[in-house]
Order: sequence, then structure tokens, then C-alpha cells
Amino acid sequence: MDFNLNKDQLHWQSVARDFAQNRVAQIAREMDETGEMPLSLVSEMAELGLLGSTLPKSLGGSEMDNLSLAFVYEELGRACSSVRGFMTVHSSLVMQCINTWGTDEQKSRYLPAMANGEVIGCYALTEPEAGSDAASIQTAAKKSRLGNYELTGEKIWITNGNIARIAIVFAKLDTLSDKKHHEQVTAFIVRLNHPEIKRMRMPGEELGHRASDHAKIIFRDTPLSSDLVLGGEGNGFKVAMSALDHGRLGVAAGALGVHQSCLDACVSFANERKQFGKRIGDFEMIQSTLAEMKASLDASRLLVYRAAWMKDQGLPTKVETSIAKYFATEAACKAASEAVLLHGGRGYSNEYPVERYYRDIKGLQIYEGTSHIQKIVIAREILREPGLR
Ligand code: COS
Repeated sequence: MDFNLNKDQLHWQSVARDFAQNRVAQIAREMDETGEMPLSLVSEMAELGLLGSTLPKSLGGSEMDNLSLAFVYEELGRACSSVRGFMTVHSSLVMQCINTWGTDEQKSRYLPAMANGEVIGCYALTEPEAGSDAASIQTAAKKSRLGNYELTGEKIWITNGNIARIAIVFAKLDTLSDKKHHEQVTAFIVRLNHPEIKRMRMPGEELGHRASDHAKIIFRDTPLSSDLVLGGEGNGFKVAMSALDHGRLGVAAGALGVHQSCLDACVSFANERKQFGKRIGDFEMIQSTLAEMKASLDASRLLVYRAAWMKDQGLPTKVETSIAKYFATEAACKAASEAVLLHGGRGYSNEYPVERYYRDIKGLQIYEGTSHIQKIVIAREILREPGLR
């Protein structure tokens, strides 16, 4: 792996940093308090070419490499996890997935409009009884004699669900009911502005990601034409898992951003706060915290960049992505907890941003596969291939 960044990578890092620091960070606290992300940010991200990410220019994309995309998520994550989460779902889970599995017609119908921000996407896998056990979904697709489908079921925790125009929805196909659970799953690209589709905010107030749009979506005999199947009947579980390989890397990169912001906040606080007659940064216990935070950040960064770099080489990255997601989110959780402690009483209030980082980071440890799930993916692979390096 080459540790020197090329011109394009430096460009995307700088574009994302400038946007994140000058536009997003300025309003992050307000978004957290109001619970809304202004949609103008979506248009701005589109104009900067961020939403088009790795997609080809012929489909409205920006042709950045996956390492550059990791920099974009890292920079957005430094400023606001809700905005980073919006983009990871839209650009990685949905757009990269349609680009991999879609027909030419599906790609040209949806991807340019998504790259320019006109159409927002969401990914509808999770259900009340199917979280970690993704193959146990109950949403059903009934196939008619003419080859069309009807969709019935309920999806929850769908990020971007109320603002999206399209969703990738995973359902079990009735004609495949004699197959194994995961072999019945089929993915559909569903237009959400249909009267048979009900959408609402998730009940309750969330710990973090308060400017994210998390929806419950209900389908009742929703008609779907045959051209909306994504990746072929019965391939939906593979579509879902491969999309998560993109999304999990985005989450891991976002965790780097939160971790970096915790460190930055702690360094500045350690330099300005005085106790016992000197800067708290002069005390070895505080120095130990800062050193651990920095060492674990560097380790996370190497793991995230390794997975992105391998993806750019066309190598399989399922395990490396799970390692990056697991390690980077756990390390950032610890860093955020230490950051609140280091700030003392001030860290416990939203006077300082570490309180928001602490609430937000917990979400990254859970969504797109909890730390437990990432450990399952890693362990299964090393048991299957004991000499894995
Ligand atoms: N890419 C492509 N295909 C994949 C894949 C991937 N990353 N991971 C698994 N598959 C394939 C397998 O190869 C297998 O295919 P075959 O039937 O041809 O052998 C099939 O999918 C089933 O895989 P597996 O047996 O591993 O499925 P499990 O039901 O045991 O599930 C876990 C595996 C637990 C890893 C999976 O359910 C998972 O990731 N759960 C978490 C879901 C999640 O992240 N939810 C959050 C929703 S988004 S916020």
C-alpha cells in the first residue's frame, strides 16, 4: 500500500474537509437540537460531486476511488454523523449497490438523478423481527401470472426513509418458498410515492444521530412491475450483503472522523483548562488518555484505509471491511467516552460537542451490523481459512 496520496485523493479530501468544516460543522449543534438536516446540504453535496462518489462519469458519478470516498466520510464524520449517515446510505448502500447489480436501464434511470441529489435513496432491510438475522425477514413479494409482484410487509429504522424517493426493499418471494431462507430473498427498487406505501418517523427520541431521518415504512399489496427486481429473483441476500460491504466501510470511515474530533476537542481542552495551578495537559493521566486516543486512531485509520485500498485493487474485502468497522467503531466509542470524562462537567453538557460525539458514536457500533455481527463475519472466515492473512 502506498502511503502517499495522489492528486485526486488530496483533492477529494480537501473538498470534503472544506464543506464539512465550513458548512456542516457550523450547523451541527443546531441540527442536533432541531432534529433536522436541511435538504440544501444534499444539493450542495451533489454540486461538489460528493454524492456521485465512485460511480462512472457516464452515470453522473465522480469516479473517485474508494480511498477518496473514505476520506469524504471521515471528513463528514468529523463534523456531523447525521450528515455522514445520510450520504453513506444514499451513495454507498444504494447507489453503489444499484451500480453493481442493476441492469443498464435501472442504472441510467436512477443513478444520474441520485448523483445530482434530485432522487434520494434508502435501503430497506431491517424489520421488527429481523435485525441481525437478516435472512429471517417476513416482508413478502407475491408474483402474479403476468410476472409482476405485490409487496406486503413492514420495515423499520430506515435511514432517509421519509425523504427518499426510492428504496431498495428486500422481500421473500412466494415462488421460492421451497428454498432456504436466504435463497428466497429478492431485492426490488421501489418508488416510494405510492398511495399503498405508508411512511412515518420511528417512535421515540434517539440517543444520537438526531438530525437523521429514521423511518418506519409499511407496504400493503404494493404493486411492482417486473423491471424493478434488482439482481435477479432469489439473489436478494447477496445483494443485501454486498451493499453492506460498501456501507460498513463508510461507517468505519465515519468513526475515524468522530474519533479525530474527540482527540481535537481533548487536545484543545487540555491546553486551555487549568486545575491545581497548571494546564490539565501537564498531568500524566491526561497525557496517557491523549496518547491512547491517538494510537488507537492511527490503528483504526490504517485498517479503514487498508480495506478501501484493497477495494480499489479489486480484491475481496468482506473480512477487512468487518475488521475496520468493528475496530474503528469500538475505538471511537472508547475515545468518545474518555473525551467526555476528560472534559469533566463541561463534557456532560452540550456546551461542548463531545457530548454529541458520545451519543452519536453508539449508533455506528450498532447499525449496518453490530460489533457482534462483525466478529461473526471475521471469525467464520478465519475458521474457514485458518492461514488467512
Ligand atoms: N457478499 C456477497 N454474498 C454474501 C456476503 C457478502 N458480503 N456475505 C454472505 N454472502 C452469501 C454467502 O456466500 C451465502 O451464499 P450461498 O448460499 O451461495 O453459500 C449466503 O450469502 C448466506 O450467507 P450466510 O450463510 O453467511 O448467512 P447468515 O444467514 O448466516 O448471515 C450474517 C450472515 C449474520 C453475517 C448476516 O445475516 C448479517 O450480516 N447480518 C447483519 C445484518 C445487518 O447488518 N443489518 C443491518 C441492516 S442495515 S442498517
